[in-house]
Amino acid sequence: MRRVVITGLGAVTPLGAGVKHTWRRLLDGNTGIVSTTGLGAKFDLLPSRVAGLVPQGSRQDGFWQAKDWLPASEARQMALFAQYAAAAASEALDDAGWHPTAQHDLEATGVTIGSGIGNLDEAYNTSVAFDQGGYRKVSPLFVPRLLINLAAGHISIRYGFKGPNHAATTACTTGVHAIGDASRLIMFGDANVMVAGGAESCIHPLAVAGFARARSLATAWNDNPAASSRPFDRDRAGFVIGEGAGIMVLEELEHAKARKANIYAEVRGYGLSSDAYHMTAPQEDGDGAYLAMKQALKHAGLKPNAVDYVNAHATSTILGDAAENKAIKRLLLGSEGRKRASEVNISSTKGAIGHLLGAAGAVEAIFTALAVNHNVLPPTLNLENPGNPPEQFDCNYVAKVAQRRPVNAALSNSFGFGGTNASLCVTKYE
Ligand SMILES: *[C@@H]1O[C@H](CO)[C@@H](O)[C@H](O)[C@H]1NC(C)=O
Ligand SMILES: *[C@@H]1O[C@H](CO)[C@@H](O)[C@H](O)[C@H]1NC(C)=O
Ligand SMILES: CC(=O)N[C@H]1CO[C@H](CO)[C@@H](O)[C@@H]1O
Repeated sequence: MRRVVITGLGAVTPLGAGVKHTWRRLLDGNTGIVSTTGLGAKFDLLPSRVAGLVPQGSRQDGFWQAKDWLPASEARQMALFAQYAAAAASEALDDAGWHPTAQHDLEATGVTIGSGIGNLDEAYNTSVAFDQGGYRKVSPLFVPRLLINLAAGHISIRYGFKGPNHAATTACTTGVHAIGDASRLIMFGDANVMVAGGAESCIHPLAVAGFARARSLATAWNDNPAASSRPFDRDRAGFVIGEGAGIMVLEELEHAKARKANIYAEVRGYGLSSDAYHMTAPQEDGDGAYLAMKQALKHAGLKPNAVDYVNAHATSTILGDAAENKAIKRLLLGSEGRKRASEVNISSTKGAIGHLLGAAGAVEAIFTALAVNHNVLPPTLNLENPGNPPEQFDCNYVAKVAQRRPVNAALSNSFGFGGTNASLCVTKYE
Protein backbone atom coordinates (compact mmCIF):
# COMPACT_ATOMS: atom_id res chain seq x y z
CA MET A 1 0.00 0.00 0.00
CA ARG A 2 1.35 3.41 -0.95
CA ARG A 3 1.62 5.68 2.11
CA VAL A 4 0.60 9.35 2.13
CA VAL A 5 2.34 12.12 4.06
CA ILE A 6 1.71 15.83 4.55
CA THR A 7 4.53 17.99 3.19
CA GLY A 8 2.99 21.46 2.90
CA LEU A 9 0.42 23.56 4.74
CA GLY A 10 -1.43 26.76 3.86
CA ALA A 11 -4.32 28.59 5.49
CA VAL A 12 -6.38 31.75 5.55
CA THR A 13 -8.52 31.91 8.71
CA PRO A 14 -10.27 34.34 11.04
CA LEU A 15 -6.99 34.34 13.01
CA GLY A 16 -5.06 35.63 10.00
CA ALA A 17 -3.52 34.78 6.65
CA GLY A 18 -0.80 32.15 6.79
CA VAL A 19 -0.35 29.01 8.88
CA LYS A 20 2.36 30.33 11.21
CA HIS A 21 0.38 33.40 12.18
CA THR A 22 -2.86 31.43 12.61
CA TRP A 23 -1.24 28.66 14.67
CA ARG A 24 0.62 31.05 16.97
CA ARG A 25 -2.53 33.06 17.65
CA LEU A 26 -4.51 29.85 18.22
CA LEU A 27 -2.01 28.58 20.80
CA ASP A 28 -1.95 32.00 22.46
CA GLY A 29 -5.70 31.76 23.02
CA ASN A 30 -6.61 34.60 20.67
CA THR A 31 -10.03 34.74 19.03
CA GLY A 32 -10.93 35.48 15.41
CA ILE A 33 -14.60 36.13 16.15
CA VAL A 34 -15.91 39.66 15.84
CA SER A 35 -19.17 41.59 15.55
CA THR A 36 -20.83 41.93 12.14
CA THR A 37 -21.86 45.50 12.98
CA GLY A 38 -20.57 47.72 10.23
CA LEU A 39 -20.87 45.10 7.49
CA GLY A 40 -24.16 46.58 6.30
CA ALA A 41 -27.69 47.29 7.45
CA LYS A 42 -29.00 43.84 6.49
CA PHE A 43 -26.66 42.21 9.01
CA ASP A 44 -27.94 44.46 11.79
CA LEU A 45 -31.44 43.01 11.52
CA LEU A 46 -30.33 39.38 11.96
CA PRO A 47 -30.55 37.44 15.24
CA SER A 48 -26.88 36.36 15.07
CA ARG A 49 -24.45 39.29 14.72
CA VAL A 50 -21.10 37.61 15.25
CA ALA A 51 -18.77 35.94 12.74
CA GLY A 52 -15.26 34.63 12.20
CA LEU A 53 -14.12 37.15 9.59
CA VAL A 54 -10.73 36.93 7.89
CA PRO A 55 -8.90 40.05 9.16
CA GLN A 56 -8.01 42.57 6.47
CA GLY A 57 -4.51 43.95 6.15
CA SER A 58 -1.10 43.31 4.70
CA ARG A 59 0.38 39.86 4.23
CA GLN A 60 3.49 40.98 6.10
CA ASP A 61 1.45 41.45 9.26
CA GLY A 62 -0.30 38.12 8.79
CA PHE A 63 -3.53 39.56 7.42
CA TRP A 64 -5.45 39.26 4.18
CA GLN A 65 -5.68 41.45 1.11
CA ALA A 66 -6.15 39.82 -2.26
CA LYS A 67 -3.50 41.95 -3.99
CA ASP A 68 -0.74 40.50 -1.83
CA TRP A 69 -1.52 37.02 -3.18
CA LEU A 70 -3.01 37.37 -6.66
CA PRO A 71 -2.69 39.66 -9.68
CA ALA A 72 -5.79 41.86 -9.97
CA SER A 73 -6.72 40.33 -13.33
CA GLU A 74 -6.83 36.84 -11.77
CA ALA A 75 -8.59 37.95 -8.59
CA ARG A 76 -11.35 39.61 -10.64
CA GLN A 77 -12.24 36.27 -12.21
CA MET A 78 -12.45 34.45 -8.89
CA ALA A 79 -14.96 34.17 -6.09
CA LEU A 80 -13.62 35.15 -2.68
CA PHE A 81 -13.60 31.51 -1.51
CA ALA A 82 -11.48 30.65 -4.55
CA GLN A 83 -9.11 33.55 -3.76
CA TYR A 84 -8.65 32.21 -0.23
CA ALA A 85 -8.01 28.75 -1.68
CA ALA A 86 -5.47 30.09 -4.17
CA ALA A 87 -3.63 32.00 -1.44
CA ALA A 88 -3.56 28.97 0.88
CA ALA A 89 -2.45 26.74 -2.01
CA SER A 90 0.44 29.05 -2.86
CA GLU A 91 1.54 29.03 0.78
CA ALA A 92 1.25 25.22 0.96
CA LEU A 93 3.20 24.68 -2.27
CA ASP A 94 5.97 27.06 -1.17
CA ASP A 95 6.05 25.31 2.18
CA ALA A 96 6.37 21.93 0.45
CA GLY A 97 8.94 23.29 -2.00
CA TRP A 98 6.93 21.69 -4.80
CA HIS A 99 7.19 23.75 -7.98
CA PRO A 100 7.49 21.11 -10.68
CA THR A 101 8.22 21.93 -14.31
CA ALA A 102 8.79 18.46 -15.83
CA GLN A 103 5.81 17.08 -17.71
CA HIS A 104 5.63 13.79 -15.78
CA ASP A 105 5.63 15.68 -12.47
CA LEU A 106 2.88 18.02 -13.63
CA GLU A 107 0.83 15.03 -14.75
CA ALA A 108 1.31 13.35 -11.37
CA THR A 109 0.12 16.41 -9.41
CA GLY A 110 -3.61 16.98 -8.85
CA VAL A 111 -5.98 19.26 -6.97
CA THR A 112 -9.08 18.50 -4.87
CA ILE A 113 -10.61 21.59 -3.30
CA GLY A 114 -14.22 21.88 -2.26
CA SER A 115 -16.58 24.42 -0.77
CA GLY A 116 -19.83 23.89 1.08
CA ILE A 117 -21.85 26.80 -0.23
CA GLY A 118 -19.68 28.65 -2.74
CA ASN A 119 -20.25 32.15 -4.01
CA LEU A 120 -23.59 33.16 -2.54
CA ASP A 121 -22.76 36.85 -2.94
CA GLU A 122 -22.48 36.48 -6.71
CA ALA A 123 -25.68 34.43 -6.97
CA TYR A 124 -27.55 36.99 -4.87
CA ASN A 125 -26.31 40.12 -6.64
CA THR A 126 -26.80 38.64 -10.07
CA SER A 127 -30.32 37.45 -9.21
CA VAL A 128 -31.26 40.95 -8.07
CA ALA A 129 -29.60 42.60 -11.09
CA PHE A 130 -31.22 40.16 -13.52
CA ASP A 131 -34.61 40.66 -11.94
CA GLN A 132 -34.32 44.43 -12.27
CA GLY A 133 -32.27 44.90 -15.44
CA GLY A 134 -32.51 41.66 -17.41
CA TYR A 135 -29.98 39.90 -19.67
CA ARG A 136 -27.51 42.78 -20.05
CA LYS A 137 -26.93 42.91 -16.28
CA VAL A 138 -25.48 39.40 -16.15
CA SER A 139 -21.67 39.40 -16.14
CA PRO A 140 -19.83 37.05 -18.51
CA LEU A 141 -17.91 36.03 -15.38
CA PHE A 142 -21.10 35.02 -13.53
CA VAL A 143 -20.80 31.27 -14.15
CA PRO A 144 -17.01 30.96 -13.64
CA ARG A 145 -17.31 32.92 -10.38
CA LEU A 146 -20.22 30.75 -9.24
CA LEU A 147 -18.99 27.20 -9.79
CA ILE A 148 -17.52 25.46 -6.77
CA ASN A 149 -14.93 23.41 -8.69
CA LEU A 150 -13.34 26.58 -10.06
CA ALA A 151 -11.11 26.93 -6.99
CA ALA A 152 -9.46 23.66 -8.01
CA GLY A 153 -9.63 24.75 -11.66
CA HIS A 154 -7.84 28.07 -11.10
CA ILE A 155 -5.09 26.42 -9.09
CA SER A 156 -4.40 23.76 -11.71
CA ILE A 157 -4.31 26.45 -14.42
CA ARG A 158 -1.95 28.62 -12.39
CA TYR A 159 0.61 25.86 -11.81
CA GLY A 160 -0.01 23.61 -14.80
CA PHE A 161 -1.05 20.62 -12.66
CA LYS A 162 -2.51 18.01 -14.97
CA GLY A 163 -3.40 15.24 -12.49
CA PRO A 164 -6.86 14.60 -11.00
CA ASN A 165 -8.96 17.74 -10.56
CA HIS A 166 -11.91 17.37 -8.21
CA ALA A 167 -14.20 19.23 -5.83
CA ALA A 168 -16.14 17.71 -2.96
CA THR A 169 -19.21 19.54 -1.75
CA THR A 170 -20.58 17.79 1.29
CA ALA A 171 -21.59 20.73 3.49
CA CYS A 172 -19.43 20.93 6.59
CA THR A 173 -17.66 17.65 5.87
CA THR A 174 -16.21 19.02 2.60
CA GLY A 175 -12.67 19.73 3.88
CA VAL A 176 -12.14 16.27 5.34
CA HIS A 177 -13.66 14.56 2.31
CA ALA A 178 -11.36 16.56 0.00
CA ILE A 179 -8.25 15.57 1.95
CA GLY A 180 -9.35 11.99 2.54
CA ASP A 181 -10.33 11.44 -1.09
CA ALA A 182 -7.06 13.00 -2.25
CA SER A 183 -5.13 10.60 -0.02
CA ARG A 184 -6.96 7.71 -1.69
CA LEU A 185 -6.07 9.04 -5.14
CA ILE A 186 -2.41 8.96 -4.12
CA MET A 187 -2.69 5.48 -2.56
CA PHE A 188 -4.37 4.18 -5.69
CA GLY A 189 -1.68 5.64 -7.93
CA ASP A 190 -3.71 8.33 -9.69
CA ALA A 191 -1.28 10.97 -8.45
CA ASN A 192 1.95 11.34 -6.48
CA VAL A 193 1.13 14.79 -5.11
CA MET A 194 -2.25 16.32 -4.34
CA VAL A 195 -3.13 19.87 -3.37
CA ALA A 196 -6.18 19.28 -1.17
CA GLY A 197 -8.53 21.16 1.09
CA GLY A 198 -11.60 23.32 1.45
CA ALA A 199 -12.53 26.98 1.19
CA GLU A 200 -15.56 29.00 2.20
CA SER A 201 -16.65 32.60 2.15
CA CYS A 202 -20.38 33.05 2.57
CA ILE A 203 -20.66 35.54 5.39
CA HIS A 204 -23.57 37.10 3.61
CA PRO A 205 -26.79 38.24 5.30
CA LEU A 206 -28.76 35.65 3.32
CA ALA A 207 -26.55 32.78 4.53
CA VAL A 208 -26.73 34.01 8.11
CA ALA A 209 -30.51 34.35 7.79
CA GLY A 210 -30.75 30.77 6.48
CA PHE A 211 -28.64 29.22 9.24
CA ALA A 212 -30.47 31.32 11.82
CA ARG A 213 -33.82 30.07 10.49
CA ALA A 214 -32.51 26.53 10.82
CA ARG A 215 -31.83 27.48 14.48
CA SER A 216 -28.17 26.60 14.14
CA LEU A 217 -26.49 29.89 15.14
CA ALA A 218 -25.39 31.51 18.38
CA THR A 219 -27.68 34.47 19.06
CA ALA A 220 -27.11 35.24 22.76
CA TRP A 221 -23.62 36.72 22.51
CA ASN A 222 -24.02 39.62 20.08
CA ASP A 223 -22.54 42.04 22.60
CA ASN A 224 -19.62 39.76 23.43
CA PRO A 225 -18.46 38.14 20.16
CA ALA A 226 -15.28 36.65 21.65
CA ALA A 227 -17.43 34.51 23.98
CA SER A 228 -19.97 33.35 21.40
CA SER A 229 -18.37 30.12 20.17
CA ARG A 230 -18.09 27.82 23.22
CA PRO A 231 -17.81 24.15 22.27
CA PHE A 232 -18.56 21.68 25.10
CA ASP A 233 -19.49 24.53 27.45
CA ARG A 234 -22.70 24.37 29.48
CA ASP A 235 -23.87 27.66 27.94
CA ARG A 236 -23.17 26.83 24.29
CA ALA A 237 -26.14 27.68 22.12
CA GLY A 238 -25.31 27.49 18.44
CA PHE A 239 -22.40 27.86 16.04
CA VAL A 240 -20.70 31.02 14.78
CA ILE A 241 -20.27 31.29 11.02
CA GLY A 242 -16.69 31.70 9.80
CA GLU A 243 -14.72 31.92 6.56
CA GLY A 244 -11.34 30.99 5.16
CA ALA A 245 -9.44 28.15 3.52
CA GLY A 246 -7.14 25.30 4.48
CA ILE A 247 -4.93 23.53 1.96
CA MET A 248 -2.48 20.66 2.37
CA VAL A 249 0.11 19.27 0.03
CA LEU A 250 -0.24 15.50 0.29
CA GLU A 251 2.47 13.33 -1.13
CA GLU A 252 3.31 9.68 -1.63
CA LEU A 253 5.91 8.76 1.00
CA GLU A 254 8.72 7.55 -1.28
CA HIS A 255 8.22 10.58 -3.52
CA ALA A 256 8.56 12.90 -0.51
CA LYS A 257 11.62 11.03 0.77
CA ALA A 258 13.33 11.07 -2.61
CA ARG A 259 13.22 14.85 -2.73
CA LYS A 260 14.00 15.20 1.01
CA ALA A 261 10.76 17.06 1.70
CA ASN A 262 9.88 18.10 5.24
CA ILE A 263 7.22 15.68 6.50
CA TYR A 264 4.72 17.06 9.02
CA ALA A 265 2.74 13.88 9.59
CA GLU A 266 1.15 10.91 7.86
CA VAL A 267 -2.46 10.56 6.74
CA ARG A 268 -2.93 7.06 8.08
CA GLY A 269 -6.67 6.55 8.04
CA TYR A 270 -9.89 7.95 6.64
CA GLY A 271 -13.37 6.89 7.63
CA LEU A 272 -16.69 7.88 6.10
CA SER A 273 -20.20 7.19 7.29
CA SER A 274 -23.73 8.47 7.34
CA ASP A 275 -26.21 8.94 10.16
CA ALA A 276 -29.03 7.93 7.81
CA TYR A 277 -31.26 9.74 10.26
CA HIS A 278 -32.18 13.42 9.79
CA MET A 279 -31.48 16.38 7.49
CA THR A 280 -29.85 18.62 10.10
CA ALA A 281 -30.02 16.97 13.53
CA PRO A 282 -27.51 14.41 14.76
CA GLN A 283 -28.56 11.01 16.00
CA GLU A 284 -28.50 11.34 19.76
CA ASP A 285 -26.05 8.52 20.44
CA GLY A 286 -23.65 9.84 17.79
CA ASP A 287 -23.70 6.61 15.80
CA GLY A 288 -22.55 8.20 12.53
CA ALA A 289 -19.61 9.89 14.18
CA TYR A 290 -18.67 6.68 15.97
CA LEU A 291 -18.66 4.68 12.74
CA ALA A 292 -16.53 7.27 10.89
CA MET A 293 -13.88 7.31 13.64
CA LYS A 294 -13.93 3.53 13.91
CA GLN A 295 -13.38 3.18 10.18
CA ALA A 296 -10.54 5.71 10.24
CA LEU A 297 -8.78 3.69 12.96
CA LYS A 298 -9.41 0.40 11.21
CA HIS A 299 -7.88 1.77 8.06
CA ALA A 300 -4.94 3.12 10.07
CA GLY A 301 -4.46 -0.25 11.76
CA LEU A 302 -4.61 1.39 15.21
CA LYS A 303 -6.49 0.51 18.38
CA PRO A 304 -8.57 3.18 20.13
CA ASN A 305 -6.03 3.38 22.97
CA ALA A 306 -3.43 4.69 20.50
CA VAL A 307 -5.36 7.92 19.97
CA ASP A 308 -3.74 10.78 21.89
CA TYR A 309 -5.90 13.64 20.68
CA VAL A 310 -9.20 14.27 18.92
CA ASN A 311 -9.80 17.54 17.11
CA ALA A 312 -13.58 17.48 17.42
CA HIS A 313 -16.08 18.79 14.93
CA ALA A 314 -17.97 20.26 17.96
CA THR A 315 -19.53 23.43 16.59
CA SER A 316 -20.93 24.70 19.91
CA THR A 317 -24.48 23.41 19.42
CA ILE A 318 -26.27 21.67 22.28
CA LEU A 319 -27.15 18.46 20.43
CA GLY A 320 -24.15 18.18 18.11
CA ASP A 321 -21.46 18.54 20.78
CA ALA A 322 -23.26 16.13 23.10
CA ALA A 323 -23.66 13.48 20.38
CA GLU A 324 -20.03 13.74 19.30
CA ASN A 325 -18.83 13.62 22.89
CA LYS A 326 -20.81 10.41 23.40
CA ALA A 327 -19.41 8.91 20.22
CA ILE A 328 -15.80 9.74 21.14
CA LYS A 329 -16.23 8.26 24.61
CA ARG A 330 -17.92 5.16 23.25
CA LEU A 331 -14.96 4.53 20.95
CA LEU A 332 -12.00 5.68 23.05
CA LEU A 333 -13.21 4.31 26.40
CA GLY A 334 -14.39 1.03 24.90
CA SER A 335 -12.82 -2.34 25.57
CA GLU A 336 -9.70 -1.46 23.56
CA GLY A 337 -9.62 2.12 24.71
CA ARG A 338 -8.32 4.09 27.66
CA LYS A 339 -9.30 3.44 31.23
CA ARG A 340 -10.53 6.85 32.33
CA ALA A 341 -12.40 9.66 30.58
CA SER A 342 -9.84 12.15 31.93
CA GLU A 343 -7.25 10.40 29.74
CA VAL A 344 -9.20 11.23 26.59
CA ASN A 345 -7.95 14.51 25.16
CA ILE A 346 -10.34 16.42 22.92
CA SER A 347 -10.47 20.02 21.81
CA SER A 348 -12.55 22.07 19.44
CA THR A 349 -10.66 24.88 17.76
CA LYS A 350 -14.01 26.33 16.65
CA GLY A 351 -14.00 28.24 19.93
CA ALA A 352 -11.34 30.48 18.35
CA ILE A 353 -12.35 30.62 14.68
CA GLY A 354 -16.02 29.63 14.55
CA HIS A 355 -17.38 27.19 12.00
CA LEU A 356 -15.74 27.54 8.58
CA LEU A 357 -18.33 25.19 7.00
CA GLY A 358 -16.72 23.68 3.87
CA ALA A 359 -13.28 24.88 4.98
CA ALA A 360 -13.62 23.68 8.59
CA GLY A 361 -12.41 20.12 8.09
CA ALA A 362 -9.36 21.23 6.12
CA VAL A 363 -8.27 23.96 8.54
CA GLU A 364 -8.84 21.60 11.48
CA ALA A 365 -6.88 18.81 9.77
CA ILE A 366 -4.00 21.31 9.53
CA PHE A 367 -4.31 22.03 13.27
CA THR A 368 -4.34 18.28 13.88
CA ALA A 369 -1.20 17.75 11.80
CA LEU A 370 0.52 20.56 13.71
CA ALA A 371 -0.61 19.07 17.05
CA VAL A 372 1.04 15.79 15.99
CA ASN A 373 4.11 17.58 14.67
CA HIS A 374 4.68 19.86 17.67
CA ASN A 375 3.22 17.71 20.49
CA VAL A 376 0.80 20.36 21.62
CA LEU A 377 -2.98 20.38 21.96
CA PRO A 378 -4.66 23.58 20.77
CA PRO A 379 -7.20 24.94 23.27
CA THR A 380 -11.00 25.06 23.34
CA LEU A 381 -11.73 28.73 23.97
CA ASN A 382 -14.57 29.84 26.25
CA LEU A 383 -14.86 26.50 27.99
CA GLU A 384 -15.82 27.61 31.51
CA ASN A 385 -18.07 24.77 32.63
CA PRO A 386 -18.04 21.58 30.57
CA GLY A 387 -21.54 20.35 30.48
CA ASN A 388 -25.15 20.05 29.62
CA PRO A 389 -25.38 17.51 31.04
CA PRO A 390 -22.22 17.94 33.19
CA GLU A 391 -21.72 14.27 34.11
CA GLN A 392 -21.27 13.35 30.44
CA PHE A 393 -18.52 15.88 29.83
CA ASP A 394 -15.73 14.34 31.86
CA CYS A 395 -12.90 14.18 29.29
CA ASN A 396 -9.98 16.59 29.05
CA TYR A 397 -11.24 19.33 26.68
CA VAL A 398 -8.08 21.47 26.83
CA ALA A 399 -10.04 24.38 28.26
CA LYS A 400 -8.76 27.82 27.24
CA VAL A 401 -5.03 27.07 27.45
CA ALA A 402 -2.97 24.90 25.07
CA GLN A 403 -1.42 21.77 26.60
CA ARG A 404 1.94 20.26 25.82
CA ARG A 405 1.71 16.44 25.47
CA PRO A 406 3.11 13.73 23.24
CA VAL A 407 0.76 13.29 20.28
CA ASN A 408 1.57 10.28 18.13
CA ALA A 409 -1.88 9.70 16.69
CA ALA A 410 -4.87 11.98 16.36
CA LEU A 411 -8.33 12.05 14.83
CA SER A 412 -9.92 15.04 13.12
CA ASN A 413 -13.72 14.88 12.78
CA SER A 414 -16.10 16.64 10.43
CA PHE A 415 -19.85 16.25 10.15
CA GLY A 416 -22.27 17.88 7.79
CA PHE A 417 -25.94 18.54 7.15
CA GLY A 418 -27.45 15.58 5.41
CA GLY A 419 -25.93 13.34 8.07
CA THR A 420 -22.57 12.88 6.39
CA ASN A 421 -19.69 12.12 8.78
CA ALA A 422 -15.97 11.70 8.20
CA SER A 423 -12.82 11.34 10.25
CA LEU A 424 -9.13 11.51 9.40
CA CYS A 425 -6.45 9.70 11.36
CA VAL A 426 -3.17 11.64 11.33
CA THR A 427 -0.03 10.15 12.88
CA LYS A 428 3.62 10.96 13.36
CA TYR A 429 5.73 9.76 10.50
CA GLU A 430 8.59 7.59 11.61
C1 LIG B 1 -22.69 42.49 -4.34
O1 LIG B 1 -23.28 43.73 -4.08
C2 LIG B 1 -22.82 44.37 -2.91
C3 LIG B 1 -23.65 45.60 -2.69
O2 LIG B 1 -23.71 46.38 -3.84
C4 LIG B 1 -21.34 44.67 -3.06
O3 LIG B 1 -20.84 45.25 -1.87
C5 LIG B 1 -20.60 43.37 -3.31
O4 LIG B 1 -19.24 43.62 -3.54
C6 LIG B 1 -21.20 42.65 -4.51
N1 LIG B 1 -20.56 41.36 -4.63
C7 LIG B 1 -20.15 40.84 -5.78
C8 LIG B 1 -19.57 39.49 -5.75
O5 LIG B 1 -20.26 41.44 -6.83
C1 LIG C 1 -23.13 13.26 11.48
O1 LIG C 1 -23.53 14.21 10.58
C2 LIG C 1 -24.70 14.95 10.99
C3 LIG C 1 -25.13 15.81 9.87
O2 LIG C 1 -26.46 16.15 10.00
C4 LIG C 1 -24.37 15.78 12.13
O3 LIG C 1 -25.45 16.65 12.47
C5 LIG C 1 -24.08 14.86 13.23
O4 LIG C 1 -23.65 15.62 14.32
C6 LIG C 1 -23.04 13.84 12.86
N1 LIG C 1 -23.15 12.80 13.80
C7 LIG C 1 -22.75 12.93 15.03
C8 LIG C 1 -23.07 11.80 15.88
O5 LIG C 1 -22.11 13.84 15.47
C1 LIG D 1 -3.36 10.09 25.64
C2 LIG D 1 -3.03 11.22 26.50
O1 LIG D 1 -2.11 11.98 26.24
N1 LIG D 1 -3.81 11.38 27.52
C3 LIG D 1 -3.65 12.47 28.43
C4 LIG D 1 -4.79 13.43 28.33
O2 LIG D 1 -4.70 14.42 29.31
C5 LIG D 1 -4.62 13.97 30.63
C6 LIG D 1 -4.54 15.15 31.56
O3 LIG D 1 -5.46 16.10 31.30
C7 LIG D 1 -3.46 13.05 30.83
O4 LIG D 1 -3.45 12.54 32.13
C8 LIG D 1 -3.51 11.92 29.83
O5 LIG D 1 -2.38 11.13 29.91
